Amino acid sequence: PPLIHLAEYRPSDFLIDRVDLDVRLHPSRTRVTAMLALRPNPAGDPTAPLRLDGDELALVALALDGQPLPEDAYAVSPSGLVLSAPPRRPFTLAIVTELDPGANTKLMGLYRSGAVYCTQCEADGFRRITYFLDRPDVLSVYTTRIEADRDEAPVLLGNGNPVEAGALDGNRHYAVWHDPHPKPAYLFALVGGRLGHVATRFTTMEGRDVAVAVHVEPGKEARAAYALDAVVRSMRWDEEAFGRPYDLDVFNVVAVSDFNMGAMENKGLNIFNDKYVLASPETATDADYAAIEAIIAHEYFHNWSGNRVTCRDWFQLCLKEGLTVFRDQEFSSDMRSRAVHRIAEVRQLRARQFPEDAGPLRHPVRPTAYAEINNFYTATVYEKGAEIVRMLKTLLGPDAFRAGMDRYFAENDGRAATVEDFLDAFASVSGRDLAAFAQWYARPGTPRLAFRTAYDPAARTCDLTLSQSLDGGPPLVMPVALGLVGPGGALDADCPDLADGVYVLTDREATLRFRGVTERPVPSLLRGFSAPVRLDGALTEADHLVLLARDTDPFNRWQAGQSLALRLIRAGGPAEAFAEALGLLLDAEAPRDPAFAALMLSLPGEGEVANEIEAEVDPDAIHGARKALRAALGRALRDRLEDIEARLAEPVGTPYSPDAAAAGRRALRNAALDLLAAGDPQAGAARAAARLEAATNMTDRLAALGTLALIPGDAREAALAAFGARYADEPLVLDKWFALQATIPEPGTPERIEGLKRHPAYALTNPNRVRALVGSFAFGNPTQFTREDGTGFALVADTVAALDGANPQAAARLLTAFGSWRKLKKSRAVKAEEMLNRIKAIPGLSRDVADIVTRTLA
Ligand code: HT7
Ligand code: ZN
Repeated sequence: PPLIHLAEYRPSDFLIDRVDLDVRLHPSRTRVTAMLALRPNPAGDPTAPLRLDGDELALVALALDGQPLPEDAYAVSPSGLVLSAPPRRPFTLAIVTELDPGANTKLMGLYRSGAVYCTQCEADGFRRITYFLDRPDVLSVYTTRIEADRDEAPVLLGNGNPVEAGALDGNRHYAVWHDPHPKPAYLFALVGGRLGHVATRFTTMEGRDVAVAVHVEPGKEARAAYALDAVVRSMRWDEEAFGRPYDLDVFNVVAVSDFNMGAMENKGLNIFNDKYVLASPETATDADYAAIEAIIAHEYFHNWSGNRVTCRDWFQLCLKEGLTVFRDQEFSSDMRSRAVHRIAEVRQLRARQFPEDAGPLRHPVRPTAYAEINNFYTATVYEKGAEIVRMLKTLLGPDAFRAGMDRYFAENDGRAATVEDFLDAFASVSGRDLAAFAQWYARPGTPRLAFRTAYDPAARTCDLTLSQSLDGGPPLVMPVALGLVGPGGALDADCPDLADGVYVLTDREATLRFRGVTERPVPSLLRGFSAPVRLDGALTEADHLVLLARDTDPFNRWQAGQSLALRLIRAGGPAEAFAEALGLLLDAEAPRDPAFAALMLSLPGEGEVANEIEAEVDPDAIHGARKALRAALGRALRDRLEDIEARLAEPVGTPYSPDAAAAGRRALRNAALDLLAAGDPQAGAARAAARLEAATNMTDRLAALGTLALIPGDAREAALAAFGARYADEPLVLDKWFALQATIPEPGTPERIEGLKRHPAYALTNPNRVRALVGSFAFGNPTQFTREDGTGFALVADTVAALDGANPQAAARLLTAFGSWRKLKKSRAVKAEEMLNRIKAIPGLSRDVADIVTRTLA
């Protein structure tokens, strides 16, 4: 597919100041009349034709300044409308298009999720509604009139504030919405349907009284209460942490069940995948509650970082996404335990972004070229983008960072900005030159940080040498939070190069001298994971044990445990010392911070282990080694784990609370169950079955089922069947059941999946179902996905092929599971390559899939 280049950015030749839309909803013949107020852009080419974007559109009528246009004045096709000699003054265009929302399976533009009409316009879906300058640097004020059958769509929602509503003949009705804030077309939205809601009010710091509502399928209102509360907490937090108030009289969230991603930040009308709204103790886990809180916050925070200040072009996607992920991470850290949350963020980064950065789909946080923008909503843009903002805060300190954010919002409000605009705001408030730091946006790949120490006991000095590398290129500006630790705890040594415990590495190599070092120190580096790099280890097992027991930085205590586990998984050897250290840590931490203790018990995932391996990856060997270590730990820690299990059992009748403390206790108790079962599967199966029976909430029920699912036998099959029957009418719970079975690391799993594809609840048209069943297999079952007989690859490739015609975005995302194929053992890699070539040869492939398959094979 042809590429679009950042270097070729040009301002639009025309601007659209106002958009008046009239949308008459109908299942197969929705009429859209768009009245556009256009004018030439002074920054554009004054001789250029007017080229409006379209995608699968059918034009019904066209008028310029109220006069129908003669046919030779324009050229129209489903993918565009061109006026060769447009007026060189302000003018209006009235465009009438007809859409078939019921047939829109791509879930972009106007479509139907069940019976609900909804829209998805980012990145380029508005052009599926009307012909438009569908680019983020064209900002317009929208007024939307929505008309529908009253029975089919009693609720009509749009962007901005409601201004009018009324009845019409023939059981029809209408509502008019006006959004005073100029916005790009990707933030347009409307919803029409039969929906229930929960509502509250929030008064902003400016005294604005806001009506807040969450709309869901009728009957599910009670499951929206947590999301509603999360909206209010997000509104309050953005005022307190960033001084950002809400700016409309209403804020609506709508949950729909057919949605390509997690959610969408449309102005005043956030549309959500129902997975990230609906929660009850019976249907949602603690992790679901945490995800709902985070995603509600994320979309709400976009109101400033994305909507009020938007992106000039899609190359600047990280400007809104990386920044907003950083903001939602900070919110969750304030709502929950900061240390525990940081560990979760880093695990996610390593599991998703590091492999992307190391594989054929690698790209800079700000890409310089793309064939299909929808393929760039990646872990690199989002997660690594957030890490860059975090580093900026570390470099500048909290006060200058906040001042820079204030400056950024003030100077760019109502504008479509760039990464340069963002960095300029921080440079001007701090007086710092951020040109070298900006390289983080441009350089793909994960930098390596290596170190060595030289301790002189006589002089009581320790020299710490840090060196960085990334593809042989120039050094990056890397904040390294660090300290020295001894067997007795943190060493109070003096180092003038540190400011607030952070050394900013700007050269390829630098040596820091610590004075007053009274015992042989162990360096604790990259505390809090202060930069998104790989730390090349020069620590011994004994050193890691010191950090595990004694570091003052909780992230690095956890990291020491991970490093010890990684060594044992990769090289084998006795696990006694590690088990003993974990035992002591459990004694201290389990009563104090159960969530942290639970994290200490979870070993690096198989994917993370694979990431660390330079040679060819053998997923079976990794799986076997990890399983063996888990078994050894389960046996060595048995008494303590049993004690935890008993002590953390909730008294009968304890009401469920999704708060971090209660969730932490459940996490530890369930981690104990899982490790005990790894050590003694026979006893573990019985224990898990009993826990399943006794469970009073979905967190405990799913955890017990997950433990049981790893132990082949009748008990497992009976439990799976009972769970499936119990939740037959709960699609979001069935997704957990699909995912759990898809990740069973056994040869029978592909066949099991084929059976589940015939389950009445499974549908290729619903992205959640496909992600749960096939996506979980592709991304979460490495031994079976990469099997030498090729059946795992074939299962996923067949799904990609079957899905591509209906929903290219979902198909392309699934295909990214092949991203690490070249690192696999040859016998497996050839099978992956064969499948990729088979996909590539399919005639009529979408641009989305063609782009991923081409880059994956390159
Ligand atoms: N800004 C949104 C990203 C998005 C999206 C959402 C739903 C369907 C298709 C989409 N394409 C891009 C979500 C976010 O990051 O906040
Ligand atoms: Zn976002």
